[in-house]
Amino acid sequence: MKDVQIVRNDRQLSLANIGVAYLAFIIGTLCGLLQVFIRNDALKLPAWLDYYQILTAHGLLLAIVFTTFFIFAFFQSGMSRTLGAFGRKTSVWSWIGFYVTLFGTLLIVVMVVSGQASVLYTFYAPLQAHGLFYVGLALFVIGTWIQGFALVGHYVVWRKRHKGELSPLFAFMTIATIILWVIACLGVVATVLFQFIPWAFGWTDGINVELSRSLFWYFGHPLVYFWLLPAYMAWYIVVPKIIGGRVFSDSLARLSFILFILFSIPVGFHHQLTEPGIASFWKFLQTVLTFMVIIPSLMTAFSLFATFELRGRELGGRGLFGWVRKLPWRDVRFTSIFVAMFFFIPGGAGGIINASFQMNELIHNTLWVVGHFHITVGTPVAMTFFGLTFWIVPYLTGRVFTKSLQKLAFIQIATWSVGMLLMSTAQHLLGLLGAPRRTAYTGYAHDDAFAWFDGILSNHVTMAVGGSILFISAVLLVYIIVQLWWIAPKADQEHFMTFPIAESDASTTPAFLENWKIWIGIAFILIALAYTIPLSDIIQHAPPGSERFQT
Ligand code: HAS
Ligand code: CU
Repeated sequence: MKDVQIVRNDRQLSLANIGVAYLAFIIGTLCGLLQVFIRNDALKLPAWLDYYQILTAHGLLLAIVFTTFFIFAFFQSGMSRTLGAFGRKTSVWSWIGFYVTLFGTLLIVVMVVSGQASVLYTFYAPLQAHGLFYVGLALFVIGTWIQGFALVGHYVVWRKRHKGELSPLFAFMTIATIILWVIACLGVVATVLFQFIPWAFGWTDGINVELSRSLFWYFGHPLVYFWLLPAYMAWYIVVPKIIGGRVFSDSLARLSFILFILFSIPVGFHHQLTEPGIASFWKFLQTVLTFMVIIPSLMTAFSLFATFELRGRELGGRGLFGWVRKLPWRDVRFTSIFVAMFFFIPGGAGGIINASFQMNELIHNTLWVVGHFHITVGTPVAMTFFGLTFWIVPYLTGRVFTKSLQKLAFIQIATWSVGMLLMSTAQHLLGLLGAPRRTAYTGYAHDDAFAWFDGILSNHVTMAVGGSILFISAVLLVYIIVQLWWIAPKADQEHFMTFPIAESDASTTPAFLENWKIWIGIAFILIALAYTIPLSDIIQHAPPGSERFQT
């Protein structure tokens, strides 16, 4: 029994995280639904509800709460599966971390719901929220650190017991992602503790806006890889097992994660290319580093294609593309994630456009960027998480993923894909035509000045249709989860859902890849190069602190 399903405590921990994740998910998607209707002028909000309030809730609940809780569930169940059951210390600290993260989340939600924190998930100064909102943010981060360090502890114990061995790929990637997360959070912790909290509670008068934004984006860019890397773990480790293949190259996989630690942080200025106060040399340098961080994604694309092709040919696929047909399309655990990957091709290409210094000028404050993040975090990442959910919940609850639920899962994936395709295409096109983002200004649908928003795809109606399909899909997903959690029949010994972990041949992988000191050291050198001078300029030449704004 023990090798098919992890021990009870570790299961409950993962389930607790998944539960919070999907609660946030369903409320967050409902806020998204309201969003597309408001922008389409089809909905007028009652006086007690505010556009920015809903937008803040939508962004925070989906991009921060759903992702983070789900990621920890995946890490915890996978680490328990690959390195063995958690010891007492790991368990206790994981639970403490979980509750601190949850408490931070609740504080944030209360502040947003009560209308005292309508500042969007980027909480740009001089917009000001209630001080407790920032306290909530700080607790949220601390909670994730505690959960993260608990996993690091588990890993350290394993390594002491297996001297001279490389850790399993799953553990390696989990630790790499936690390292990235902890280094990234230093920026947001600094701005929240030393700028926002004193300012919001009235202990200081003004706030250095440019510094706060720079520290936010020091965190905000690697944040997107904190979402992406767990999805990549599924692509590298879970998917090959599901299709009956192997990890294409153990060392390539490890190297790509190391490149993310090195290059995903010193690039935050690519979100601030249009902002004054940062000399263009530093923007340029960080743009170059942004192009470096594209490399590990290209490596990932390469090795996934290789995994698919090798397996397809093993199964008898002939010709240039004959292997494609041999892949297990009827297995929703595979198909969901494959479609997710597919979305990342235009998603990644859009990112490269954004990062191209001059082209950023065209798209920066437009709906294009909204389109971009819906086909990066909203599909490749989110749909990979759905694909994991389909087996991870029954794996944890010991129930059967029945044939009828599998059919529903296909419908869920199909609707999510169609909804996202319509919505994000509309957003990209509207953005190119000049529709702004982060604004409550509507009237797009009727104003003569915006007649060019009347296309079939470049239309706010298309966006709303997509958004509505997405919400239906979200409801369906939650229905499937409820079934898998409480209602589907219990699996017998034979039909237990397993945690798919592909074989990865580490016999030729160089040991220095797991020497974290080297990589963390280089990461800090790159950060120092990219940030020291521009940040000290921003501090020294700060204009007088800005007035506060509250929506
Ligand atoms: Fe981004 C803005 C640049 C990736 C998320 N991004 C955002 C925002 C979010 C976000 C949330 O340079 C908005 C923030 C806000 O509120 O203001 N982004 C990039 C670049 C990449 C990138 C260069 N972004 C992501 C990912 C995200 C994400 C991943 C979430 C998870 N992004 C930007 C820039 C901005 C930005 C600017 C600022 C815009 C502005 O002005 O405000 C790269 O990492 C992308 C590299 C990826 C690839 C794709 C590789 C393809 C793979 C799939 C293989 C498929 C297979 C299946 C094997 C090069 C791995 C094949 C099957 C077949 C049959 C074909
Ligand atoms: Cu970025």
